Amino acid sequence: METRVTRLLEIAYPVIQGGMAWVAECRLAAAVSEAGGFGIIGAGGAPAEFVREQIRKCREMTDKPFGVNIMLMNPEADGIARVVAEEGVKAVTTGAGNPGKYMASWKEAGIRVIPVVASVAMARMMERAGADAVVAEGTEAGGHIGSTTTFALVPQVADAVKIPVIAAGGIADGRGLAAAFMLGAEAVQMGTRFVAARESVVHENYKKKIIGAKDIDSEVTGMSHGHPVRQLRNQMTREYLKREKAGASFQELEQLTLGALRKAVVEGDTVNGTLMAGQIAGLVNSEDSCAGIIREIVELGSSLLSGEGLKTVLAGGRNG
Ligand code: TUI
Repeated sequence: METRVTRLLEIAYPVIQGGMAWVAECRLAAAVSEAGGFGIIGAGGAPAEFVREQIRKCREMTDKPFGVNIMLMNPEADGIARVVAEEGVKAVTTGAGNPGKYMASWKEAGIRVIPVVASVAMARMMERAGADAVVAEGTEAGGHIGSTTTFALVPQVADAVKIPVIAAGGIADGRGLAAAFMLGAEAVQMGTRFVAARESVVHENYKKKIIGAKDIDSEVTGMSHGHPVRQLRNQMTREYLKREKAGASFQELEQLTLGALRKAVVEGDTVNGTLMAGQIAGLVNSEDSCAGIIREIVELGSSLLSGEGLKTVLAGGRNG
């Protein structure tokens, strides 16, 4: 499945792993890249030198290309931006903000720049600033989200920019990949499916929650102060939403979630931890290897796109 994205990133398959804070460390990124997709180290809230170590470890585990995601709300973002330029990874993806001020230094270092956007306006701005591609992420995604659905966002972004578009939010299998391509995407980015992957270091309690989740089990917290975060419903989200409804301050709510993602990922605290996951968690029903996930998605996705799989669908088959 060759597209402008596979050529840009020099990968075999158009499947990119989301740069999830705490979850996307070097082992997951290396496993995805080894399997022919594009693995990403999620810098999250980590210090810059930790990210440098992760890059170096990943390089020991794979000689295939991989990237780093920088969460722009991280106070250490400037330092991490410098580290990725020095270490020279294949690509940087960014989330939760505008990476414009780093663009020139990354381009100079020969790094592909792929901002995650949640609107057409941001996609246009990023193209003008020199981005090589954009990830158009719909509100179905886990973690920090925008408000437009993937189904509505991807074709509008694809029409608005000339650079390739990568679809994210609500994709976990070959049907999602085929649908995203039909909407104009040239690759998909998946988070939730890879959180539950065998090579993911996430605590098994968290993986079990994703594997056991239904379609309606995610909740969005933080809408009132402009930082909406999608996660699986638990005691923490119930308490958060109760206080949010009662008009709690941003500081009080922040206090409640401080360190909560680490609690979920590292300690397996599914009661007080933040179990970030997308709406597609209900479709993730087993812990599979990264190679198995990518093989399955590409096989079904390409069969559907070639028309062979489509014949089965039209004849009443499920293709699931
Ligand atoms: O960044 C994400 N998802 C994330 S970041 C994250 S870290 C976190 N940890 C604890 C609490 C809260 C967050 C968890 N999940 N996705 C990419 C994404 N970027 N989605 C939406 C956006 C976005 C939003 C606004 C991108 C640009 C943007 O522009 C605003 C501006 O500055 O103009």
